[in-house]
Amino acid sequence: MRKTLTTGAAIALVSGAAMWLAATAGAQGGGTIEADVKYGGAPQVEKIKVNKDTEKCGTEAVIEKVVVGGNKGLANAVVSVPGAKGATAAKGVIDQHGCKFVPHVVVMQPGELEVKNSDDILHNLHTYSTANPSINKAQPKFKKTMTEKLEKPEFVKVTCDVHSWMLGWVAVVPGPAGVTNADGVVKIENVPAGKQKVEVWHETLGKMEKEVDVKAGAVTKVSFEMKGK
Ligand SMILES: [Cu+2]
Repeated sequence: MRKTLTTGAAIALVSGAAMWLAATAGAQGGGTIEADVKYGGAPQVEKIKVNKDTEKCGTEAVIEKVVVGGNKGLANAVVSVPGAKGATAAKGVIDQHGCKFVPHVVVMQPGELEVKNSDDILHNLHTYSTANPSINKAQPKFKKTMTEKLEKPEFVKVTCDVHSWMLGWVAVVPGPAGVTNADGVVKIENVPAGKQKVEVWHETLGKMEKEVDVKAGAVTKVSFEMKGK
């Protein structure tokens, strides 16, 4: 009886390990890149008094140009693997909420951007770009969603002509990508195995790149330290 139980437990352990390996390897047999982006300088945050649509916007706008978290982690940095093929076509979604673009930085594959207005007031989406046509379009309060096209890779600045302090970014990137969290960390899954160029972009601090060797079914760590411009 005791022996049977032990054997059963061993089988359960082995099959559990096999399932874990299969889940880690991912559907395409790619690997994961865990990027850690740091910045040694001071955070840059501006506060502006607001006197328009204060019911929805509040009375103060916080413009976060450089957000530094614990352990020098840099938030809102886009990490991408531009040369990797086979990224799933993720649609970009940005909301205008509290007279802010949420999230502050959106990552998408070339294609469609869904623009939401959950504020119940008029906004006017205005983009600054060179590779893609500029967008300058009113979004009245009844228009909850607009769909726009950004088909070329580019980091597109987004503003609102009604609320001058509103600022966001849309990163249109051709490969797998993500945005760093408050600790400056992002995980990018399903990256094809082999040598890959990893790029970091930050709206204020610019760009950096490194080459990494991605192994199938494993996590490859890479660290960046951004310098001020
Ligand atoms: Cu607005």
